[in-house]
Amino acid sequence: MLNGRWRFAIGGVIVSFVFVFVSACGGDFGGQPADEGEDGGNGESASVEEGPDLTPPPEIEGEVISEDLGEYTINFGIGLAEESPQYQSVEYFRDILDERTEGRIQVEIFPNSQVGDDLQMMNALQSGSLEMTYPSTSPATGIVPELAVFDLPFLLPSTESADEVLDSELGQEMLDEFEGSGIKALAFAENGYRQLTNSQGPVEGPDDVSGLAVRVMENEIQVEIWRTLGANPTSMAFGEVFSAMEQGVVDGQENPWSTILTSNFYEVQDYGSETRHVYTPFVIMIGEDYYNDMPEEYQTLIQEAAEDTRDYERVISREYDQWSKEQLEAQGMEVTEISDEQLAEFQDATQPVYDQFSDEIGEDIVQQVQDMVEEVEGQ
Ligand code: TK8
Repeated sequence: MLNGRWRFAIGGVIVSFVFVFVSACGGDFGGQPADEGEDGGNGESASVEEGPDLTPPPEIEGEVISEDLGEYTINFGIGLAEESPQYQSVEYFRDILDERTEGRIQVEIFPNSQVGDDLQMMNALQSGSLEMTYPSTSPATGIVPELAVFDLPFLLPSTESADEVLDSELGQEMLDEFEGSGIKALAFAENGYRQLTNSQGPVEGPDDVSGLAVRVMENEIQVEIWRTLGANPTSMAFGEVFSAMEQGVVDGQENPWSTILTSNFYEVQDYGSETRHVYTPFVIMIGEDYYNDMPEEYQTLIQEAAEDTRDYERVISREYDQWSKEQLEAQGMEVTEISDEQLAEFQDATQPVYDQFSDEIGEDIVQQVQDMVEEVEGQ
């Protein structure tokens, strides 16, 4: 069994080859079935013909760097589809850099896990074969273990408390923790509240989860949450999820409504449950050496652009969320609302996960987050 380091190293070689192959052929290597044209990865026309009526990107502000400090092309890999709020926020990031360097910094965007999954793309930043990526925090806990606090179930009850925690000094300390790992973490953004989908039947409460084969992210707490609920969890890279569900390898998965829609999971999932069991952040990242070798003016610009991207992505992620749920129902998915009683049952049933992992995460970190949440929610 390869230990983590070697697996990362070999992964880096694979990603480098894949990246060259994909960019040379302009093909689509993603974990989704190969697709032609505009679809979301399943060979049929994407469901999201028109997105929701989104807030347009803010005017690009800030100093324009007119001095020729060098030309750069940033290859930016993400896991989600072109229709996702994540992709649209990277387009904004691209436009900021283009405008504020008069075209000297260009950004090429590779969606749909084309150049690898979250773990592989993070490794590609470390090996220098990719410049930027935007993964969930869950697969990044191998680099910064404290991020695992965001994997605790029902920790962040609202986006207000999520923003409070992620934008706090504690959040900045977690971003700073990446230093020396080969990755520079620029800002948190929003993946969002995770909802359970499956192909077997409606899930109203923990009892309905028993025996369900659920795909989860590559993260031990995510595995434990569903094992504690009596399900049969399998951790898997995001790019493999669609085909695993299509082939019946798993019965279900859990992700925000916008991901379930824009990755066309509804094509192979008839039932959704509004569990909101975990709020997952994204992290906007750049290769540490690549960033440090840039002129200081460009470093400052990239940091500012990442924060502007974060702010915009949170806005459209929330606008997409409710709209996506309505679109999924329109596509025939049976969406079950979870009653307060059933929510309390889910929270009680997953409490052992706190007992099991708080010590590993750091009791003080868990307490700091819970105190911030209480301050926001208690208002
Ligand atoms: C996309 C992933 C995805 C995550 C997952 O790169 O793996 O289910 O929620 O959004 O980060």
